[in-house]
Amino acid sequence: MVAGQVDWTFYLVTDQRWLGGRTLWDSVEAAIRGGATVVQLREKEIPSRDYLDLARRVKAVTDRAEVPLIIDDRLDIALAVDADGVHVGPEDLPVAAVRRLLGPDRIVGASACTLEEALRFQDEGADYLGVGAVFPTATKGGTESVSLEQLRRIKAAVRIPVVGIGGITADNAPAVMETGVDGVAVVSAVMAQPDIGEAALRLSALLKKGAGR
Ligand code: TZP
Ligand code: MG
Repeated sequence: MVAGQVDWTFYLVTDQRWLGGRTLWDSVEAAIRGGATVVQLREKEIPSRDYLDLARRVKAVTDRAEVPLIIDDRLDIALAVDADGVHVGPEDLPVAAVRRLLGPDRIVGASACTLEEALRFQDEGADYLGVGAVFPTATKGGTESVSLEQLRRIKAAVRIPVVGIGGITADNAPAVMETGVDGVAVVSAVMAQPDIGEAALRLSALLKKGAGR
């Protein structure tokens, strides 16, 4: 799927550490059934061989649901499983390098914390931006914080889709959508819940309302 066809409203980012023994592929499937519109595989500190295996299993689920799969950081894994794209952060390969390697038809996303970064990544060829952390988060340490007002300013200044990330829950998602962003990216608000499908369904309903659908 090319970037222009993606529905960014409900962007699920994975983290197996929240799953308490449930499998990642079943969890992703439940979240998609609940309404997740795009999935990012983001797993840290697993051997490449295991990561590839995991990515294949998740790709089978996203393919079946016709939901795009984006891989965090690992261009090699993305190419090996024929994923839809790659997402890079400040310490990963630069956006321009990933764009050169992936070509024009795959999705390149980038994490931005400031307006300056957002504009730079857009110029370098990013298809969309993840901006945060909008609220405090236990999922990722050392995040910079981005206010709702900064998020609004970034969204207004770029041409590419923007999703807010960081501490977003069903309670605060409507306020994030009010900034005009294209969607929200969540980890724990879905992955850490006892009933992933139910949590996704609830968030999905709020996001659709927020996006005016
Ligand atoms: N990037 C900025 S905050 C974050 C990432 C990957 C973690 C978001 O996790 P949660 O559980 O939705 O706060
Ligand atoms: Mg990264």
